[in-house]
Amino acid sequence: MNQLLAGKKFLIMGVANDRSIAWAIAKALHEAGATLAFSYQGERLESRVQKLVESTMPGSPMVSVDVTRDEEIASAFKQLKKAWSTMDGVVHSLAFAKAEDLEGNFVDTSREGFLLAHDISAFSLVTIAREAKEMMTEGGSIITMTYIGGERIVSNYNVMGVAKAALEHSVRYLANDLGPQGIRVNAISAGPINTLAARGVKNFTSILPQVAEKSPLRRNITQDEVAKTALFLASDLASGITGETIHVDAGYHIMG
Ligand code: N5H
Repeated sequence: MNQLLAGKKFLIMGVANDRSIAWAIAKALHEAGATLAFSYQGERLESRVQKLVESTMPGSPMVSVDVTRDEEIASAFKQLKKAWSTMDGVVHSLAFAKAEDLEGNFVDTSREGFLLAHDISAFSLVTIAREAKEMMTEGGSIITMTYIGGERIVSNYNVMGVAKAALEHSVRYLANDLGPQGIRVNAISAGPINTLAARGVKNFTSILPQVAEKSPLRRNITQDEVAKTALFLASDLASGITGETIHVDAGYHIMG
């Protein structure tokens, strides 16, 4: 690909395996000349993510971050600052809700489940933006991932839909706060993709053909299509775009 991001440095958060949206974005940014660092969640994913990164982008800084722990976020950025001093953006591609809160009725969501989903899936963007902006001295681009269940009622998405609504509106408030510093903040609303996070979800595989049939392009989307949009948002091509949610969903969101 072109060298749209030559000399730029991005932190990629949320790679779990080679099907992760975060990994597809990492590859696209890397091919466009960016230098990358990675954060992953805990020891369970460490060796898998390390293998992936070492095979394609050896030497990239890697940090373990549980986003519910302020001290882990602070220490990750401290480490990054040592390695890089400045950076140009973050790709935030992480979310979590308890499996029991992703089925049945939203009205039954527990306080703990609600708070956990919001903490990991929405508040983490706020706290990461706060840390990242200190290193983004030349401005840059922060990108997060959302889903149409944050705008409309999608069966079983439940607490995650409410968390995505908080995330998307956090994108707008963050865009306004960080705009004067030349930092753009945007979300990509992706159609359903068969990733590790999705696979654990009940009935996920039956959703894919249903969505494909109803979408204007009559198909599902791929990680690479999301990655191309992330590359655009990360680059100067999107210099006038902030506070936006771009749908990469084969047009599904326009349908009634
Ligand atoms: C309408 C749907 C299907 C129902 C809801 C899906 C929600 C998915 C999002 C979250 C992130 C999934 C999740 O937290 C699953 C966990 O309870 C269990 N899984 C794990 O712990 C795995 C191992 C790790 C890798 O996952 C995480 N999150 O750490 C939505 C779908 C059609 C589209 C979709 C799947 C949307 C989305 O937001 O991802």
